[in-house]
Amino acid sequence: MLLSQAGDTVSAMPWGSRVCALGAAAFFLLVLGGPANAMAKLKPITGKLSAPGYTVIALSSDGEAKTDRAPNGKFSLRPPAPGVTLHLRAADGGYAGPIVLASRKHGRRAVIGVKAGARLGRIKVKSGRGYAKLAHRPAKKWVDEKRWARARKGVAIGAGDIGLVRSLRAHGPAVDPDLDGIPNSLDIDDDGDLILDGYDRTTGARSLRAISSRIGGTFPEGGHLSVNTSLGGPGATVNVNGGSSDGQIAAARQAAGGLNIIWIGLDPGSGELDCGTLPYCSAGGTGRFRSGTELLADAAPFPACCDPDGDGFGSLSRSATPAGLADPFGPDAGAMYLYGGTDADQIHAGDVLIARGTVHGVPVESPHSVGTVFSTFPALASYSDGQGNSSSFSYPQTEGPAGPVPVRAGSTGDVVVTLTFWRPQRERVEGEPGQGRWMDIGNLVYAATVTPASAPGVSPLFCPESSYSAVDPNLTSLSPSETARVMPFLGGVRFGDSLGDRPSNPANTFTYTLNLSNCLASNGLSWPSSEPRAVNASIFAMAANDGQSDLQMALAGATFLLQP
Ligand SMILES: [Ca+2]
Ligand SMILES: [Ca+2]
Ligand SMILES: [Ca+2]
Ligand SMILES: [Ca+2]
Repeated sequence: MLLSQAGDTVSAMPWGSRVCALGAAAFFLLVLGGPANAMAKLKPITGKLSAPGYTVIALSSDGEAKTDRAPNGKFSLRPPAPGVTLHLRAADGGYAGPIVLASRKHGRRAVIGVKAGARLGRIKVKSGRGYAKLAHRPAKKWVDEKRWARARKGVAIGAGDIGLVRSLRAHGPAVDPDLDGIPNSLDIDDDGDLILDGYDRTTGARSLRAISSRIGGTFPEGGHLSVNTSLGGPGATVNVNGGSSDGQIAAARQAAGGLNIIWIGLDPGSGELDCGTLPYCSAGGTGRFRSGTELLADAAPFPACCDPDGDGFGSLSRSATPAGLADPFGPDAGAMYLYGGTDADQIHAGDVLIARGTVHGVPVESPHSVGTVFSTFPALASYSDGQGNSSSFSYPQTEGPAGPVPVRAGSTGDVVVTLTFWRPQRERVEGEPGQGRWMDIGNLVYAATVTPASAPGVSPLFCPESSYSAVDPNLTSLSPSETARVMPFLGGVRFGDSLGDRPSNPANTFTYTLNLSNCLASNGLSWPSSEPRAVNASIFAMAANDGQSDLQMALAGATFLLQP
C-alpha cells in the first residue's frame, strides 16, 4: 500500500502523448539489510576464471553480498558469511550464472555452496550456457553440500535463462525457494511459475517480502534490489502486433524508456549505483537523471550529474516526489528515475546492477538483476460504436490513433464503444520456451479512463465496473484487497489478465465494451456540450505484483468525437 502510492500521480495527462505522467513508476527496489559483523574476519575465497572481464558476486543465504572484479580472471573476496554461493556478472553487465562446485544424484543436483577460505583453483566459464564450474574437484572442507540446486546433467536448471524456468513445489531456502540455483535478487521468476516477478500477482514475488518487512518495521533479510523498466513520456506508441518494426520499437525505447530505483535501509546519502559497463547508467553512457517531469533531452547525464567523489558510481539521488503525493520514504530510502537512452539491444532482462552503500557505517553491496524489459505499449487495435462507426488501427502512432474518431450515441442516449486491444510486448528471454523475438505480456492489470478532450491537465478518471460490459473472459475484476495494491486512490475498477505470456501474434487481443457516458457521469461529468465534443478514452496497463504496483505504462486509446 505504501509503495503503491509512490507509483505516481497521473496528473497532467497530455493527450496524444499516450499518457504516462508516470514519474516514479516502475520502481526497482533495493533493500539493504544489516551487514555481517563477522565479515572482516572471514578468510577470502579465491579462484581463477577461464575468461577475463567478469565480476564475481558472493551471496549469503540471507541476501548479503560481496563482489570482486576479476579483470584477468583471478579473484579474491571476503565472503559476507561463512557460507555463500558464487555468481558471475559478465563484462557487458549481464548475469552469467552460478558457479557450480559439484554434481550429485546422477546430475540431478548441482552443489553451489562455498565456504569461507575456499581455494577453488581454475573455474571454467561456460559463457554460452549461463554457468561456470570448477576444473578440479574441490577439497571437501570448502564445499557446503547443503546449498544445492535442481539440475540437469549437473547444471543448475536456472542457468542460462536468469531463473525463468518452471520449478513448482520446490522447497528451497528463502534465498532460492524454487531451487533453480539463482538467488531471488538475480532470479527474474523466483517462485518458478514462469510469471516474471515484475508482474507476478500469484505469490510473493521478490519485492513483496522486502516491502512487507519494511512496513512491518523490521529490516528484510539481507540485500535486495528489484529492477524493472518502464516506458513513458512522449514518443510514438509502438506495438509489434500493430505492425511496428524492430527499428521503430528501438526508437521509442530510446526516447522514453527508463528505470526506476528504490532503495531502503541505507545510511542517508551513502548509496551509489555500480553499473559496470551497462550503457544506461555507467560513466559516459546514455543514462539521464530525471529529477521531475523533464524530457530526455533536458535531463542531466547520469552518473556525471551525481558523482561528487568521481568514482564513476552515481549517487542514489531522489527524483522529485510528484506533486500531491506525500513522500513515502524515510531518510534511509528513496526513489530515483533514470532515462536509459538505450535501444532494445542495450538493455536486457538479467542485466545486473549493484548498489553500494553503508548501513550504520559498515559497507554493504546489493546486486540485483533487471527483471522485466517492457518494449512496447498496449495499443488499441479497433473500435466500434454499434451505430455504424468503426475503424482499425496500426502502429506506430505519434498522436494516438489517427485523429479523433467519430461516435454516435445509441438509443439510450449513451455513447457505448467496443474496444479491442493488443497487449504490450517484451523480448523473449534466451532459453525461454516459444519462438520469435517478442512475447505478448500476460498477467497485467488494466483499467480504462475517460477525460474530456477540452480539459487538458485534468487527471484521468477511472471507470467503475458499471461502465463495462461484455468484458473479455480473460479479464477478471480484481477483489477490493487486490485493487488496494494497484493505485486505489485513483478509483474505478481494475481487471487482471489471466492469460500468461505468449509469443506475439496479432490474433492475441482482448475486448470489452465501455459506456463512455456512464464513466463520465460516474465521475460527475457529462459529454462536452461545446465543440469539439470530444472525449479521450485510455487504457492503463499496470505491472502489479503482490508487493507493489507499478504504473508501467499506459496508452491513449482514442479520442472520440460525438457526431450529431
Ligand atoms: Ca526461478
Ligand atoms: Ca531461484
Ligand atoms: Ca513468478
Ligand atoms: Ca560516486
